Amino acid sequence: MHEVIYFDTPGFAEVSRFCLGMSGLEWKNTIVDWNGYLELKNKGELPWGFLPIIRTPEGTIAESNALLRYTGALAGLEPKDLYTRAKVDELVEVINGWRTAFTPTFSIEDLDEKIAAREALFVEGGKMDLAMKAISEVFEQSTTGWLANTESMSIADVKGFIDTFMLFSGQFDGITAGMLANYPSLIAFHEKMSNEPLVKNYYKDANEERWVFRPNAFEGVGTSQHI
Ligand SMILES: N[C@@H](CCC(=O)N[C@@H](CS)C(=O)NCC(=O)O)C(=O)O
Repeated sequence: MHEVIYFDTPGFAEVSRFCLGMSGLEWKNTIVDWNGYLELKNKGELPWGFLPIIRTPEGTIAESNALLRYTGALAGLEPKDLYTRAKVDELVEVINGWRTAFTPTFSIEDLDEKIAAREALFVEGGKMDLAMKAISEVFEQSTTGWLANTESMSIADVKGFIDTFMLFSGQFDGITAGMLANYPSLIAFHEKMSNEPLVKNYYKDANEERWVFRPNAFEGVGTSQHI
């Protein structure tokens, strides 16, 4: 049995939770708070001092992208062909890199300043605006409809879907669903992923910030429904 241990947010663990959900294997979703994290850390159970980790029958794995590849393989979302797999990994790394534009805003203490810094990332030519346009273009250019041009869904799609749309759930001050209005192809990618039967089923009872992974989550975006 596999056990994912992380905080109660999508954050760095959602892609792996999702892949385990897709795998059909039995798995345990263990949620900890800050004290639970410190306890694991002090007991030496976190290989590099961070969450998430996955406990497997053979030992513990850390680092979210390692977890994504491992759980993705369990779910059949890793292509067998090495070139195709490398192209999938290429996209996973590029999408991961976008986080580095966003994460420094977490340490801005003044709320107005934090909001302004995040808004600046999404103005035309800002780092996140360019990132959203880049993923839109990748989707537009795919001949199969999957981001890495694979025959079926891969971990690049999982990473693109989850790490992109989690930004717009309202949990991050300054980032609103309405900002997606500038990226219609991204919404089309969302529609494709969220309507995949396994995805739809996985998120059907999802709570709170996970509404962003459900079909029609961004319907009416750009209107007064989403500001
Ligand atoms: N490189 C790690 C980073 C994970 C990470 O930053 N985890 C945060 C929670 S979102 C953490 O454990 N923070 C504890 C701390 O900063 O002391 C990964 O990709 O898994």
